[in-house]
Amino acid sequence: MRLRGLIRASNRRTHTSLPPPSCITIDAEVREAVQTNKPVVALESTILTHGIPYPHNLEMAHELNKIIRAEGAVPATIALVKGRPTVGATDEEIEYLCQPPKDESFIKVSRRDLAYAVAHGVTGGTTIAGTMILAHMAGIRVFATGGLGGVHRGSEATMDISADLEELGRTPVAVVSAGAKAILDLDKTFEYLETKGVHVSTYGPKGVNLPAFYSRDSGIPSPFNFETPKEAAAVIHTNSLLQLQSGLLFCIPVPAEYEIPAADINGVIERAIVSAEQEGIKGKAITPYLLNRILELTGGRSLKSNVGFVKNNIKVGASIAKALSEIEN
Ligand code: PSU
Ligand code: MN
Repeated sequence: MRLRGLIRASNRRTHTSLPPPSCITIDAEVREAVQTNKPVVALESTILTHGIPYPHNLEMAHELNKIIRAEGAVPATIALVKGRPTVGATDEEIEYLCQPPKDESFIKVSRRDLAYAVAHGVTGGTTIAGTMILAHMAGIRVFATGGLGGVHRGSEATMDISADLEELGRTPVAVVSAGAKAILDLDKTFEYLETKGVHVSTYGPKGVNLPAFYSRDSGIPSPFNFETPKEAAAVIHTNSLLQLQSGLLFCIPVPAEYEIPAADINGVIERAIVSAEQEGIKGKAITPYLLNRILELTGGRSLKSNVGFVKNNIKVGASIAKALSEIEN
């Protein structure tokens, strides 16, 4: 790798951000790991509060923590707990987030919702955007999850574009995911990321296309590929060295055993979008609605796929975090 010399010559402290605001709660183990440059992986919580239904969300959350620890990294679930921005939620807090309140009072927390949620003492699941913000404040640089939000189909009329894309353009955190969600307009989503200057790379040899959430191949060429966690870590490190302040997206194709081929899922997605239109679902409700409708229409197959690739992404995310800490130690 040509980067090797650059890495050796570097000062590993270049990524340090401002001290975290006093209103955020950072778990002691996470704080210590960040300070001593041990690998930490951030996890989001919208997937728990609005993505995957109870009790599957809770089972998954426990397993994700185990996978990260087995790789030798520290997990940090990020959420708004009763108005407290929390980095490294406890088991009790995770359980609380996973059990949906009857009055649907848990909100989805993206950048625009953060100050309100803190001021009003609200509980919420942080989206990829919301999680990136808090991870960065806490000094965490690798975050693994399911699928990115993006440019919705029909955005020419609705202008519905996820704040996840803006956040990737402005916050230096590496997001490890199965690409953008297949319910989106994937071509436009990746064009938007290019405009925002986000590094996008897919796991696999040169020529492997971008994945599409439930399916391994979106048919869209990936700007870059990486073949080892170390290669991804070298790019994260260099992004810090260059002080670019933009995020990075590492896409992991769903493992074959959990894949739903595009031919099987595309019709389902189209039907789910038609139901959403008929029911007048818009704005922040659309993503949770579609994921849930797809779950119903596939008789649970999409849920199995979703949980399967989230676990795989988290495993790769932990090895990238490990490689990053090795490069910088
Ligand atoms: N991926 C999943 N389930 C989810 C999400 C992603 O497998 O619930 C969430 C993420 O938190 C992502 C959000 O940030 O959906 C995007 O929502 P929107 O399109 O409203 O920005
Ligand atoms: Mn939206």
